[in-house]
Amino acid sequence: MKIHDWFDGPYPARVRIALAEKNMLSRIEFVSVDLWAGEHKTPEFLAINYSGTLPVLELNDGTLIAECTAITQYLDALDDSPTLTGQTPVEKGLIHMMTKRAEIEFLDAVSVYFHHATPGLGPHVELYQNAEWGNRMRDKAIRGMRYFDGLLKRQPFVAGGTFSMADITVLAGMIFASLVKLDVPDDCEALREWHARMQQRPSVQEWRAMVARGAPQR
Ligand code: GTS
Repeated sequence: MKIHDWFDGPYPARVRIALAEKNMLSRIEFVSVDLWAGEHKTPEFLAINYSGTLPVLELNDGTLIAECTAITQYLDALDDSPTLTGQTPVEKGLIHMMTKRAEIEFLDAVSVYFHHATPGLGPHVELYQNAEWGNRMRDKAIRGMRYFDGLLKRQPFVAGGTFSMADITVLAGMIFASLVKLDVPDDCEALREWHARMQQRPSVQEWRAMVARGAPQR
């Protein structure tokens, strides 16, 4: 299997952390797509993923699966022992809901802020920017942090009692927020405590080590 991604991207982090959780990293060949050079917007890459985003999973038979949630669901189902996307119907429903909420209310909002209200990936990639919209999404992301803080006051993980894809998605939001210097409000103590706890997970440490190794050589 191949993953087309960029080594330190927040969305790619979602799949890399999921792979580490599943002990599957050694089964993957990573194909580097340089976001900063705009490689994800070339006709060759758009043929791989119409949306022009990373990551994309390519199976050995050529099947292409984009979208972090879909990729994680596929990987989690591979070993007949789903640990990230839920086992019971209610777990599956709650994890899917909270993953989507983490995207809409936090991670995607930080991403829009980055692409619209900061230089983003540079003028050769950011062909249209709307700073007012970007700044509104920054405020939405901060409201999202407060929402997850409130949730984590009541339960240890984003979707309830166990670690899941929803935690990985909020974690990606925190990774992106840190890259764009969007601080977690001081009073979000539960979110900060959860974030510190997430840093202790071997999967997150493995992801950090991959990032520390830097951009792949061509
Ligand atoms: N909904 C998609 C998913 O969940 O996979 C979003 C993917 C996405 O936005 N990926 C980022 C991207 O390709 C990668 S990164 O910014 O996290 O590294 N962004 C490039 C762009 O131009 O939007």
